Amino acid sequence: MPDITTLPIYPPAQDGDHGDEAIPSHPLGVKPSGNALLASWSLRSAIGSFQLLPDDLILLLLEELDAPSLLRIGRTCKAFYAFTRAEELWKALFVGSPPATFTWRGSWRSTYLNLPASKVPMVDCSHLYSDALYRPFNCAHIVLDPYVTKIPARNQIPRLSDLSPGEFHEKWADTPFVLTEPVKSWPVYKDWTVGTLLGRYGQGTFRAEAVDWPLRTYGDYMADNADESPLYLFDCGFVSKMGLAVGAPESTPNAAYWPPACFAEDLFSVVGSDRPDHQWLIVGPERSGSKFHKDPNATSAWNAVIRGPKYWIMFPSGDKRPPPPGVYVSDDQSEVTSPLSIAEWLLNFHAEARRTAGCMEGICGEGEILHVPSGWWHLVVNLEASIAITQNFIPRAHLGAALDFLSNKADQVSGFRKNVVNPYEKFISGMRETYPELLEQALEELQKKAEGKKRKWDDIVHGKAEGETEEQNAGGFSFGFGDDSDVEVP
Ligand SMILES: O=C(O)CCC(=O)C(=O)O
Ligand SMILES: [Fe+2]
Repeated sequence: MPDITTLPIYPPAQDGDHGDEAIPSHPLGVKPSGNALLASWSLRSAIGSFQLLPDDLILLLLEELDAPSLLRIGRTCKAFYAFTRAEELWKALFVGSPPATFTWRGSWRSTYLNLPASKVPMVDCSHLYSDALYRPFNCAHIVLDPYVTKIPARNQIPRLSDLSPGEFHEKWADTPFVLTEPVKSWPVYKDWTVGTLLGRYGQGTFRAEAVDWPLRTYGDYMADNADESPLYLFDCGFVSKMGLAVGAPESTPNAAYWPPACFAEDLFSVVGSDRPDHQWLIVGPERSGSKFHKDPNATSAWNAVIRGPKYWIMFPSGDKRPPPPGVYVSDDQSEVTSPLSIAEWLLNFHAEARRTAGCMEGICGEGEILHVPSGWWHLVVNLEASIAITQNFIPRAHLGAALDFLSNKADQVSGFRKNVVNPYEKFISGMRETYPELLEQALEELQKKAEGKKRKWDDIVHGKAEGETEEQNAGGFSFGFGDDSDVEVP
């Protein structure tokens, strides 16, 4: 029987006779739903009344069960066995109540149940047709190459050897770019590999999303997982955990790394140790990465690749610009929704994104550093096992944006410790003390911008458009600009 699929995003399942080596067969033989159209029977008929429910709803119901119940229902028939093998169910159980000690065993289910590979049966579920079960498997195996190569020339993120602080502040603060030289002189660039880090810090505990794991365990996970969205190590305490010295080599003995000269000025440093978290060690396997987001508190960032190249796709933001394709933001921009995983976004939205005005793409290779300007959307995917260091900062060109964010989006300000009650006041007083002129200038510009918006508003509400009669103008009317300028008008 030929395999077909109704959904173009999922390729026909591989039975080994398709000659396409790219995506292996699902370990249980599950196939995309479209294959059911030509199938004479399906394992699903054994699940009784549950057949009335769509697969996604069955998975949602299973999320309510504990491990013994999942195991029991999984023993009732092959279809339920396949449903109860869904990794997201076991990852949620693991994260909800992490065992005190455990060995990573290649999957969340085997790890939670402490099952060696030999105890995991290979049940043949090849007569089960389910997009809900096939999708995560497909996403975990997509080939990245087509998405990260053949970047159109107009989208290419500029690549430079280095920039002086003057050049950066005058010309480049609003543009993504890659610098190819500065990181190559960092000691950590010469010294760090996943192997050396495991050897030196293997017993140390690092943050990976919702879990704190010994680095050694995270290394085991990196080497052997098939997650659609691999767990990503993102630790803001790494400098002290690893006992690193950070700073210019002239003034810092044994410096491990230092911000390149063009990024050295960071106005957030005026609040000293009260500044929000701002430096992270990032480690992840191939396919791990960051979904579309803007960096916190309207900061800019640099991201230095020590090992393993990263693919970046970026978009500017602004009052009049929609978010990137496939990304949805709430009216106040506090919530961002996008597809479940980076792979799913690539499958469904990458082609459109590449054609969208403002799109910039590039690969930041080992020993290179990428600039993320304040307010830019970015999605990042690691093309190989990766180690990077990132740091957020406020350059003078974006002081206004940071002040605006801290004062007008106070509910979205993040990363400050609880004892910093009013981050905006704290920042203003630090700036007044250290950079009074820059502060004055930025506040004046913000004032002018607010007055410009107010004038625009008054013209629309009280003024009359050309050719409009008094009567027409007298009738009340309202506007939705579709951007946040109307929200900020007093
Ligand atoms: O390396 C990455 O995954 C990107 C990290 C990032 O975007 C961030 O730290 O804000
Ligand atoms: Fe970011």
